Amino acid sequence: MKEYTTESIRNVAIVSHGGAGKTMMTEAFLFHTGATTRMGKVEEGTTVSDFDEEEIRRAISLYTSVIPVEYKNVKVNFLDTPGYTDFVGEVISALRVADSAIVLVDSVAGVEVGTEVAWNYIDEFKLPRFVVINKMDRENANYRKALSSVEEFSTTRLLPVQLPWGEKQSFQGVIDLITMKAYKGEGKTAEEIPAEYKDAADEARLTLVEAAAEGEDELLEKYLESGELTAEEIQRGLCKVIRSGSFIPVFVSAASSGTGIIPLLDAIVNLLPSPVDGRVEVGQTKNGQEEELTPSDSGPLAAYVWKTTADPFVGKQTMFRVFSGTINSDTRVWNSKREVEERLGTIAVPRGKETIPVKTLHAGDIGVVPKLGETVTGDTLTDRNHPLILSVPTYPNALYQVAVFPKTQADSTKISSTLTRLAEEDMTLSWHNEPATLQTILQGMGDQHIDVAIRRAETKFQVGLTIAEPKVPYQETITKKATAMYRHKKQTGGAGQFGEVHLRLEPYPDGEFNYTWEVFGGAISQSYSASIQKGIQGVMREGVLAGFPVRGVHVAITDGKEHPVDSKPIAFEIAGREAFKLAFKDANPVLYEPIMKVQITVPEANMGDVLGDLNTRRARVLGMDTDKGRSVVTAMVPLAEMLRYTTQLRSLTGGRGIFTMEFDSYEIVPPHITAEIVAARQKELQKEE
Ligand SMILES: Nc1nc2c(ncn2[C@@H]2O[C@H](COP(=O)(O)OP(=O)(O)OP(=O)(O)O)[C@@H](O)[C@H]2O)c(=O)[nH]1
Ligand SMILES: [Mg+2]
Repeated sequence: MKEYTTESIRNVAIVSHGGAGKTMMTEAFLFHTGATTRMGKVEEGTTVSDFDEEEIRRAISLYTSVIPVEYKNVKVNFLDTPGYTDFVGEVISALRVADSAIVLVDSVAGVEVGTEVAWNYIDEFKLPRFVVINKMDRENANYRKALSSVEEFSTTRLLPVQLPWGEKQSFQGVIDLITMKAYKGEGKTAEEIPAEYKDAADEARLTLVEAAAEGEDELLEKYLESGELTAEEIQRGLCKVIRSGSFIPVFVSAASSGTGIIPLLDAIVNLLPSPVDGRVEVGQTKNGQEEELTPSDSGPLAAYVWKTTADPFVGKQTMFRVFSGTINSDTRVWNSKREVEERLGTIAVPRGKETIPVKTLHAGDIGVVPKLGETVTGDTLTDRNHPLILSVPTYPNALYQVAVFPKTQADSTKISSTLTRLAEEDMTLSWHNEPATLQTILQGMGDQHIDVAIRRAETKFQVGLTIAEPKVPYQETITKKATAMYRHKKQTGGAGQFGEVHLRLEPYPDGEFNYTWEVFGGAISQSYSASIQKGIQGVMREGVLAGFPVRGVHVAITDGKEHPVDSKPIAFEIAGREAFKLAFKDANPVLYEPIMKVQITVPEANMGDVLGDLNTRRARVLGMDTDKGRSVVTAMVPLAEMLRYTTQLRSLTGGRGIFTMEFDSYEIVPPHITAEIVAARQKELQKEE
């Protein structure tokens, strides 16, 4: 592959609701620019972009792939993202390193929930964007309707730059309003606009020229005077209004047949920003100062690691984007986050699963390097003498948890290292050991996300895992003061044991545990204090009521008895433990449960059902809002009721609802539910015996 310098590069993320045709579009770009000799098919697993075996099995994209397309001496790095919302983390990572985005909209379905999600992220990253109404050849394709669905949703004005030449089966090309030519099929050659489209094209062009004129005062003046702008001037004006976010241009295509692909590529090259006019990147120096980076080869090296894959066969692959400076094969760089030097082998340009070795990557480009020891996603590679840290985007909180169990003894030894490696690859996947339930918890964005991770563990790391619904990490605590005493006495034959402990429990709502020694007159020696405390903390870990850890208790040791011969630490440990249990049961014990703050966004029409359903989940609704046909509900809901909500919301709304959730606080579990939990625990204990 040729070497491309900054102004000849475009980094374009393609985003959409699942299945709008992103992967086929990259396939069409490759084919019609001669990079490949045939069009692959998603269903047959033969596309360049969906190469992962799990992607092939499911016939959807799961990961972002880089698809560089060379056209007119420009290299467009397309980032083909997955549309299924479980994999939104990949979209965020792609947008982090893109200078612009293309939003694909299905000509039949119009704007869908995945379109909205991606759209909002593009807003967050402040990227200029194109809208492409794809699948114009579909049986029920409706350009007008699809376009109005975007108009309804967008707060930015939309601007058709093309008109569809036909619709449904008769969709045969595009009518370009800049050149005022028609382009049949993939559109390599221009022809006159067919007579029946002439009027519509003239009218639409007027709007286009007016919009372009807004881009520059000079253009506006000329337009007001002469009523016309040249194609070159229109393009110049459009660049401005698109990049400033005043307008979003709209295109049409049928990716699977390649219709409209070349005119679209022309527009990408001509209208979307190169890294030179792309995002302004700011690095942080070691002492926290901000340094604005110019995307040029002569700047200090700053490359952001946006993706890593840890395939045991291929080895670790680190994908990065150079924001400033250059990166060369066989050199050393400084990882400023981990503060380690990394030795680079051969750097390469990724194209699907292929890696094409290059000597140098210039500012703005995207590359990959194998076998870095320490570097993970979110790190910055810089120059040791000029270390900079680039910002990591915020990824959504986990929405779905499972408890993970090893299938065999051998699997159990590899479980932590495997989960760690999986989580390293994926910013929306994480795991931890939950002390309250002693379970290993894997969490992510939804059941499919987890399913992919489990399969990956099996196929890539040869670790068999099974999953189950996790236990809720309840906590036990008390709500009133109580006292108790316990005498531990074993004085039959041999050495005896004796210890007696009196204690008082009080609620200690602001902390975990507090312990005081209030024994007067030396009834028991303070040297036993540590043993008593050990006994108490042992029960606190195991729980008294239902097997969950105890927190928020103040324990005062008030009195006791000791025996000159038989008293020993173990006796006081037991007495302390038992006295604590007795007092705890007497202190109105309750369970605390995690409460999540949840924000649910659904079409207005589903609002009633969603609220009704929330009612059955012990939810406390905090607020409701309606905006552009979408309703947003904010509520506090116990985690116990949210464990499978991704699936439930999907079925309630036909896949059109989304939600976010974060931990808020612990609250007391209502008595009737506590009773159920305690009963279940009793049963479990009986089974164990
Ligand atoms: N009729 C028609 N079908 C299309 C077109 N583009 C894509 N398809 C089909 O739509 C399905 C989904 O296409 P993909 O390219 O996988 O869509 P995607 O947006 O990459 O999907 P995800 O990766 O799952 O988000 C496939 O069966 C494609 O063949 C099109 O322009 N017209
Ligand atoms: Mg895809």
